[in-house]
Amino acid sequence: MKLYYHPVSTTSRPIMLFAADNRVELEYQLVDIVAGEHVQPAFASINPNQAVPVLDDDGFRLTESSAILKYLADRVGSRAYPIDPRQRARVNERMDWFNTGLSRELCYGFIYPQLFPNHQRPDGHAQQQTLAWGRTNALRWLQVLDERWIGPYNDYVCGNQITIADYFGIASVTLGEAAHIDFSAWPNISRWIARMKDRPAWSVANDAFYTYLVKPYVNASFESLSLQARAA
Ligand SMILES: N[C@@H](CCC(=O)N[C@@H](CS)C(=O)NCC(=O)O)C(=O)O
Repeated sequence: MKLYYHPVSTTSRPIMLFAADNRVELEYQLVDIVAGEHVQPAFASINPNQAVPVLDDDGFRLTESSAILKYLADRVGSRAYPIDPRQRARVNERMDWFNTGLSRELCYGFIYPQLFPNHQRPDGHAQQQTLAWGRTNALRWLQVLDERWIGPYNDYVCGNQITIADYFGIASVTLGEAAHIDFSAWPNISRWIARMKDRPAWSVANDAFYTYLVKPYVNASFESLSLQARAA
């Protein structure tokens, strides 16, 4: 199976970590999204969305990182995607929640517009409104993640077993490190981040992210996202 990917991408990192943890053999095909390779006809014909990741399993092409994780987990019979209908529904629920809730507001609404010029709004007023909206909603979803999904008693987002929802969500949350978000205000999220980072394959899947996205922005300034902002 071939994975078209970029090692820094928030949507490729979950698949790299899952594949490394589960010894899924993938042929990694780098798509240089920084140089714009994804918008060139060669890749656009593979994925009309012009985005990574794309899985190619013997000609069966699959886009969407959430769908790819589910497919790979099924292919290798991973316990991280339970077969029991209710347990599986819970994992699906949390993955949809990350996609349409936390990731949409935290990554697309608050971090990307500050990190990437192509996500920046066309004028300062629009940018400030976008960030204000993203901040309010990201804080809301982080509170749900901290207090309800993980809470004080769970190790992971669906209980005490790791699932593909953890692989999926951890990349979006740790993207916050590039924008200097201090998660210590959310104790259960912090505990979960530490647990995920303890996985032996974490560095294999994430070193490039820290080298090429977190480190270059270490002296940049970002809008804050803190519990104080939530209280304000
Ligand atoms: N919903 C898609 C999003 C894919 C996506 O946005 N990928 C980003 C990398 S994180 C990308 O390729 N961006 C290129 C661009 O938008 O220019 C998924 O989960 O796979």
